[in-house]
Amino acid sequence: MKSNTLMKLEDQYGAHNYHPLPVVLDRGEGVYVWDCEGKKYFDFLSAYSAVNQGHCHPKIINALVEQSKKLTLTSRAFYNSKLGEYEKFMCDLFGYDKVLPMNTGVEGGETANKLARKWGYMKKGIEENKARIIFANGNFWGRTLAAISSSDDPVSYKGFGPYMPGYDLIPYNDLNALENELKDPNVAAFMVEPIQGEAGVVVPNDGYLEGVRKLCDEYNVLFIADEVQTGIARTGRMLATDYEDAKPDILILGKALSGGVFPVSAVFANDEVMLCIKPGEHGSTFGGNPLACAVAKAALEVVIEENLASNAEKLGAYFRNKMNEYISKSDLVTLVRGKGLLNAIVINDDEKSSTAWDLCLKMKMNGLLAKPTHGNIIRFAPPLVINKEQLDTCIDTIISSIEEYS
Ligand code: IF1
Repeated sequence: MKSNTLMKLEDQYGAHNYHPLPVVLDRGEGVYVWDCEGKKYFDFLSAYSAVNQGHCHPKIINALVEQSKKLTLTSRAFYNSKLGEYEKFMCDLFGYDKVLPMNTGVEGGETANKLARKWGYMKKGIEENKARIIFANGNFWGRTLAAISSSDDPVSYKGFGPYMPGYDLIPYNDLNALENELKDPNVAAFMVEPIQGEAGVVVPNDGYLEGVRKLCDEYNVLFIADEVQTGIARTGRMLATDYEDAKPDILILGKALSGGVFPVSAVFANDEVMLCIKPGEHGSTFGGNPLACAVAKAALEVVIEENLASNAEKLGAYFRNKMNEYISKSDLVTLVRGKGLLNAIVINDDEKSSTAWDLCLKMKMNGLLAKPTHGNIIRFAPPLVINKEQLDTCIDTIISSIEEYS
């Protein structure tokens, strides 16, 4: 079927909870995707950083195919032959006593919140139903009722109340504000993204995460890092928190944990926290399924074997340098920011204007796919398997598209 027909079908029969760029993708390989008419594009969204390893990575797909012929799902009512080995691999790799497997990123966040509350009551001695969790303004961790309850973006929360109690917001990148809140003995946790993705790739000051770690230690509060988007090499380290002395008490991973094959998430903690949840108190039908274990292990091996973290660090710095050189002469783009290969440009226009959207349409015509966020910010997050030659081509495409638009 032609792209136009397929877009009409989605529009007619699918809920209108998205407003996609008008391109219908049919095939992907590495950094490339192809539409139904066979036009080839560089993918600069990477499914919101879920395909860090590139589309349809052969090693990951092989793990998927082989395991799917053997056993896909048993539920957690029984043991399965993949889970234990996977959990050991994960705990060794990320340095925690235990891991709790879930499916989507937002379920990882929910799990972390439940763990923190339980720990607050069992270990910190918070009075029942009084536990608070602090978040930063601009946070995004998904679409469940709990996740939107911590959101300060009306597009996310408006019309969906009543909201989850026990959540409070402070400014991002503000250690004084954090310390003020942590003084309250009812605070169980501070949950934060090392770089805020949805907020428009907002990078905090150097030392912020280390400061968070120190304050949480000082006030006996759990530091929850939402690395669903920043993790798995995206920002130039396996974890964005690896840049500083800032190991979280609870770590949440998702997205690229499966290389974008299907939803796999994971929550890590040491025994002191993780063992607060007892049999029957939390879980999911699909969490820890053998197919997910096989796929996620392969996906992480690819990240390590192909040195994707250092590639992201090197090429990310190169990208920002090149873009900064150009921007100094541009009226349309005011700023490039990011870390590793999680970057964004800010368009010199207000959030209501269609400039960023129109520029994305122009880039699409020129063979590069990216999507605006908050109206005037465009995120650039290619698969981490991109090489310098490909990135040079992409930088040319981005700059010439801006030029054509200006
Ligand atoms: C949508 C953005 C990305 C996340 C962090 C948890 C989750 C996400 C830091 C939940 C999800 C998504 C979901 C997608 C858009 C999106 C996004 F545009 F909002 F900013 F990635 F960049 N923590 N992020 O970024 O993970 O449950 O979706 O697996 O449309 O909701 P999930």
